[in-house]
Order: sequence, then C-alpha cells, then structure tokens
Amino acid sequence: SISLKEGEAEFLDRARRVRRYGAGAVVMAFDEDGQADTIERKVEICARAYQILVKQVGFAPTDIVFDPNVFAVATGIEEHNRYAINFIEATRQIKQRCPGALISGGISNLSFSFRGNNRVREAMHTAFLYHAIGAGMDMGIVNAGQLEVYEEVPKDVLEHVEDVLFDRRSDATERLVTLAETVKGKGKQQKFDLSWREASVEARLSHALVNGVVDFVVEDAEEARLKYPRPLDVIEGPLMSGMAVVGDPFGAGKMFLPQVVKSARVMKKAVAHLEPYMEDEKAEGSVQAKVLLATVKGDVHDIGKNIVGVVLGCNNYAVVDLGVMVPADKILDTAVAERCDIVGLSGLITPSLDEMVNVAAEMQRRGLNLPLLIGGATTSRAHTAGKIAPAYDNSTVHVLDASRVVNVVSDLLSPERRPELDAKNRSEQEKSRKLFEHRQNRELISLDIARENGAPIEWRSEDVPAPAFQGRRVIDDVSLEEIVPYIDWTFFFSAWELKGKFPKILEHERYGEAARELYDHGRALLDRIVSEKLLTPRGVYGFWPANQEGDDIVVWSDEARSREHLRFHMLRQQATKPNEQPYFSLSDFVAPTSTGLADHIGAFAVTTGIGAEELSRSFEKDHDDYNSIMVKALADRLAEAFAEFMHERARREWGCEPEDGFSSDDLIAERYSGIRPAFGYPACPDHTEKRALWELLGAGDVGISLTEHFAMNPAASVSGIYLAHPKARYFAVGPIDRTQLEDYARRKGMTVAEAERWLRPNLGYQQEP
Ligand code: B12
Repeated sequence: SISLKEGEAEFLDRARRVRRYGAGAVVMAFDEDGQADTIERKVEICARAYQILVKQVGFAPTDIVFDPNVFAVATGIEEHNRYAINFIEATRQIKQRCPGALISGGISNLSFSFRGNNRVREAMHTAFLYHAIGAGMDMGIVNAGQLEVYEEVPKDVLEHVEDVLFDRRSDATERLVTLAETVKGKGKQQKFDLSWREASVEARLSHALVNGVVDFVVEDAEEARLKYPRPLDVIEGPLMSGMAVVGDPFGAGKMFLPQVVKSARVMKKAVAHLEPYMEDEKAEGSVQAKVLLATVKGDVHDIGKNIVGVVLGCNNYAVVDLGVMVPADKILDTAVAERCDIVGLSGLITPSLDEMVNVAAEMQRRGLNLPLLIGGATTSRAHTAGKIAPAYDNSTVHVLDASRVVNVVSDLLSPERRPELDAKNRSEQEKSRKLFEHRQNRELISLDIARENGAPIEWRSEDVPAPAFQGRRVIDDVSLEEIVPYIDWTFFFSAWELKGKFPKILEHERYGEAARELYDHGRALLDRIVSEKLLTPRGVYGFWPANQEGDDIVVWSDEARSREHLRFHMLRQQATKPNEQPYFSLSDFVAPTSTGLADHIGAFAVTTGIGAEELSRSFEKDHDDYNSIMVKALADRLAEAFAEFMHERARREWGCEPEDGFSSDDLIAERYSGIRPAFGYPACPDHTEKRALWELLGAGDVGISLTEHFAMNPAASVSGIYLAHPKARYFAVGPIDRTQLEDYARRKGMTVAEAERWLRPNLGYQQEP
C-alpha cells in the first residue's frame, strides 16, 4: 500500500514502481498531516491521490483501491462517535469524485472496543458492511466466517448497533454495552435429545428434514400417508414446508452444505416411500420449474454439479441431470423435449470452457430462449462475461457456488425479478470485460529475452542423480491403508463448502459442529471403503532419460540418448518482472543436452476412482445423495493422496529424499525438493500434453483413459511429470504473446488456431477474429 504520508515526491516514486510491476495499489487516506478521520479530509486526500495516479503515473482507475480508514466507534471518546458515518459518507463521495476507483477497509477495527464479545462484533460488522456497501464499498478485510446476514441480526441488537454506527443518540454506547452483556455466549444447542419424537407427525417430519435425521423418516412418512387423504398431500404439505425451512437458511448462509444434503436425503427417502402409493398423481405436478444440469462434453467431473442438483431439489425444483461428458446436441434436445426452464453447465478443466461457448452458440443458433447457468471449478465470472455471454443473447449467469444457485434460479424465473437480475448481470459482465481487456494489455517481454533469462541453474552432476530404474512400472502393490495417511483433509471440507484448515476447522466457531459431524461421517465411510476394498488404487509411473532442448523436454529412447522417443512441450513466462527475476519454463529444470549430463524425467498417472461410480450409484439408488457425494469427495482425496504417496516413493528411488522421509505436515507444506506438475496446472496449462504422457506411460492399460478434451476417466485421477532438480519449483506461466504461441504451435505440429483454442486462458493478446 502507498500513501501521501511522506509527501508527493515519495508517493510518485512508489506509485511508479508499483506501476512498473504491473500491480494495482491500495492507497491509504493518509497525508503529510496524518490519517484522515473526517469526511472532508478522507475525500480530499483520496481525490488528490487519484489525480496524481491517473494523470501523472498513468494508473487505470480500476487499479486504485482506496482505504479511507475504518476507526473504532463506541470507545467512550466523543469525537469517535462519527467515525462510522464518516467512512460511509466519504465512500459515497470518493466513488463520485474518483470514477472507477475501488474502496476497501479493515472492518474489525470498527468494533475494537467490544473485544471478547463476538456476537456484538459480528452484528456491528454486518450492519456496517451493509451500509458501506450500499454507499459503494467494494471490498473489505473481515473474517468472512464471522459475518451474519443483515436481516437476521436480532432487531433489538441491530437497533442498538445502528444507534452507535449512526450516532443516533447520546447514550448509544452505554446502551450497546449493557445489551452486549445480555447477548454474550447465547445459542448453544442440545444434543441427542429425542423429545421431538413426541410431537405431531408434521412436526416430526419437519424436525427430521431440518436436522437431516433419516432414522425414523420411513415410519413417519407412513404415518402421515395414513393420516392424509392422498400421498401427494404429504409431499406438498409437511414435507415441502419442512424443506422450505431448510432452503432459506442455506441461501442466507445460516445452514451449511452438508446439512442441506442430509436434509435432501430425508426428503428423498420419504418421497420414495410414498411414490408406490401414488398411482396417477405425480409429485412433479407441484414443482416450481425444471432445471437441466450437465457436465459438458469431454469433462468427467460431477461432484459440484451433483451438489447443485441436490440443493435445487431441496428447493422444490425438478432437476434433469444428464451426467457427465454430455454433447451440446443432447443437452439442447433434452432441454426442449423435457421443457426445461433453465440450462446449467458444469466443468472442471479449461477445455470445458470452450465447450461451454460452443453450447451457448448452439443455443443461439437454435433460437432457444432459456437462461443459461455456468458453474464449476474452472469457470469464472470473467470468462463467462468475456466469452460465453457474448455467444448467446439470453441471460447467461456465472454461479460461484451452490449457496447462490437458488436465488439466481428463482430470480431468473420470476417475471418481476428477472429484468433486474438480468440488467445487473449484464452491466457487471460489461465491467468484467473491460477489466479483462485491461489485464490483457499487460506488458510482455519478447520470447527471446525471456529465454535468455530462464531459471539460473548451474548444472552440476551431483544435482542429477540417476533414478533406481528406467522405464515404466505398473503400481500393483499399494493398498488404500497406505494411502489414507497422505490425505489432505482441508480439501475434503472445501468440497463441502466448509472453508478452513484441517484440523483447526473442527473447532471453528460457526461451523465447527457441522465440520466435526461431516468428518465423522467421512471417516466412517472411508473405513468401510478401506476394509471392504470398495475402491481400487491403480497406477503407473517410471523414469526416462531426458534433456532440455529449447523449451522442450526431450525424452530419449535409451541411455545412449541418440534416439528421441518423444518430447514434452513447455511454455515460458513472459509477463514483465522486476529486474533480474527469471522467466521460468518447466524445461529449465532438466539439464540441457549441451551440458552432457545424463538427466532424467519421471512421469505418473494414478487413480482411486475404479469402483467409485458403482458405489456412488448404489447410494443414489437408495436415495442417499449425501453418501453418493461423499464417495466422490473421498475418492478425489484418495487420488491426490495416492499421487503424494507415489511422489514420495519416486523421490526416494531417485535419491532426493532423506532416509526417514518427511512428516505428513512437511508433505502438505511441500518441504521437499522436486515437483510433480500436472498438465492443466498453471506451470504447464496445456492439457493436450497428456497425449504424450499416455504414450510414455501406457496409462490406458491400467484403466485410466482420456476423453477427447483430455479429462481423465475415472474422474478421481491425477497425472503429471516428476522433476527432481533441487531448484525445480511451481509457477504460473501466465500470459504469452503471439510469437510464443506460434512457436509453440510449430513445435507441436498444430495449427495456430488449434493451439490458441487449447491455450485460450494464457493468450496475452487479442485474437484475430
Ligand atoms: C479437488 C480437485 C481435484 C480432485 C477432484 C476433482 C473433481 N473430480 O471434482 C482431483 C485430485 C481428482 C483433481 C484432478 C485434476 N485436476 Co483438479 N482440482 C481440484 C480443486 C483443488 C478443487 C475442485 C473441487 O472439487 N472443488 C469442490 C467442488 C464441490 O466445487 P466445484 O466443482 O467448483 O463446484 C461448485 C461450484 O463450482 C458450483 N458449480 C459446479 N458446477 C456447477 C454447475 C452449475 C449449473 C452451477 C449453477 C454451479 C456449479 O457449485 C459447486 C458447489 O458449490 C481445484 C482447484 C480449486 N480450488 O478449484 C483443482 C482444479 C479444478 N484441477 C485442475 C486440474 C488441471 C486437474 C487435473 C487435470 C490435473 C492432472 N493433470 O492430474 C486433474 C483432472 C482430473 C480428471 N479426471 O481429468 C485445475 C483445472 C483448471 C485447468 N487448468 O484445467 C484446477 C482449477 C486447479 C488449478 N488451479 O489449476 N482435481
């Protein structure tokens, strides 16, 4: 961050340096006279800084983030009483005077005087953010896990808090302090209480749904069936109202994903019990609308899509799930035949992005008028705005995660709310496109200069040990038990939208309980999978003689190194860096042929997905989405763990591992030398390199296949290369220029258009139309 604290000359100098690095700047509202606390000073300093940055230094306004200082209120000192108002009002004025610039602030300062009372602090942050965002604030530093939803802050607390924030009464602080005493430490829940079984059948069904208790649902559903005139009345009555209690708090951030998925399981079991009794009447009659979901052609990932399907189902939408690897024609034919109201596409790897553009273009060509939803790990708001939305005239909305999908779908389907959502979405997409263009204008250095400044490695024979064997080896001696200790559980929780590091997450203030329960269920299923061998780890790995040639890694047929077997084509960074920093390519970490050194490369492909589909489907058949998703989340974790396990073995066999190995913490923190980049990751973003990898490894023979877009099947698979040099490191290739793209296409024997298609996210230039 920079500020005018030390005068204009220093400010200019720092700003120019920031600009040279291609970065944006956080500008504190601080000048030669100190930190700004009044509205006037905040606005005046920011406007002055804006003029200098935009006019003299050439900053894009969108690269400026002002921090107009959030200070503590309710401190007992009178002049602090207006600090919240001053920030909010200054935000409004700065946004007007400095178009394009963004506003940030450190929020926890605000409630400093209520340290120790998180309930009040959270309510203060929530209310403050609500008003500051309304005034134009764009971002803030705040513990996101400790925020409430504005509407859900209890009325009396909110009133007291806002009295303080807006300095509405002279005794506001004392009143909040008094109230704070009474709201401390509220909200603990009782466990293992079966008294709910004594309530009415409707209340029991609702309790079971809200708490995800599956144990009694069939008997309760049966009791309700006998009580109501028709089975459909049970669904539309108590079951639907129970689900409504679940759907709303989830969208509002009050309930967490694992709980919602468990509720859905209760619903499904109840409906499954009732269905045989419903002859002509269909439960479908009552659904709100139909959403088609599909993972696009060439992609096999579906955990995120399945979660979205469950959440929509919970909210009374009918979901037509076409599964994975679905071609555009099938998606659109089904959408029409089934009269779907919305189409939702999912994808994990970058080639799916192009396929999504293809589906959008096809929707346009067919003249469909259904809204299009885009989601999945590799998708982004920027890509949706820049590439997908322009291909289709109808609403095309990127949805970040499952907690937002219901609001988006319900707005899109409401004739009143849709125009508003659409207008907002289109204007945000327009902004996003501008930002994207701005990013594309990053300064790149020429490929020749980048190559001259590759990783500075002094090649010494002691850094290129020979591996224990050469050629490929099928891995058939590893059991699940051996893999389990290598699991990085943090990602297991993030798959369930519980963010935080394991094991600390188990004690998380807000969702520790949900995390503990999820962990127990995950471990129990994992134990079953291990003891009953329900998943099979398979894989292949090996080592080959190799050297660097240009930006390629040549793999030789034998140790004589006279015949080339194949080569991996690597890309090199070109985004300008400050003096002296190298421009990396993964090929830099293999000894160049000219050194005469007998270097090697390793390669691997592993899966723990064999058996996962079947197991997952068996749970689905039993109306148990919770465990069906759990299987996939565990299989994914095991795949990553297997890759980690094999990498350790490979490092040992390659002589770059200490005798007694590393602890699992060390492994997760990657405190070892040598890397295992995977094609698709930022250091080697081209998925098509997997073709050569498969040829080298014969990975097809062990049951891992590649789709036309180079996704691996089974989904829970990981593949890549091993590089052993102590200086080898991960990095992101980032944007490349047209010269490098053309050079790369030539090296790979591809047309320029083909190479551009696979490397679209890395193109640092505007493509010719
Ligand atoms: C876990 C993970 C894996 C797991 C499992 C992935 C899987 N089956 O889902 C494993 C270890 C197997 C794996 C493997 C690979 N991975 Co991976 N992986 C990840 C990681 C860390 C998290 C993804 C995840 O599962 N998130 C949790 C799920 C629940 O979230 P989600 O899928 O995003 O879904 C949510 C939303 O997106 C949304 N959503 C999803 N679909 C839809 C659809 C609609 C209609 C809507 C509205 C919303 C919606 O709602 C969901 C729930 O909230 C990401 C990085 C990251 N942080 O995202 C990389 C990442 C996705 N992987 C990546 C890559 C490259 C790979 C590999 C190709 C690497 C390799 N060579 O081995 C393989 C490919 C696997 C294959 N079968 O081909 C890249 C993909 C980008 C790219 N360049 O292509 C990423 C982004 C990492 C990176 N930064 O480079 N991976």
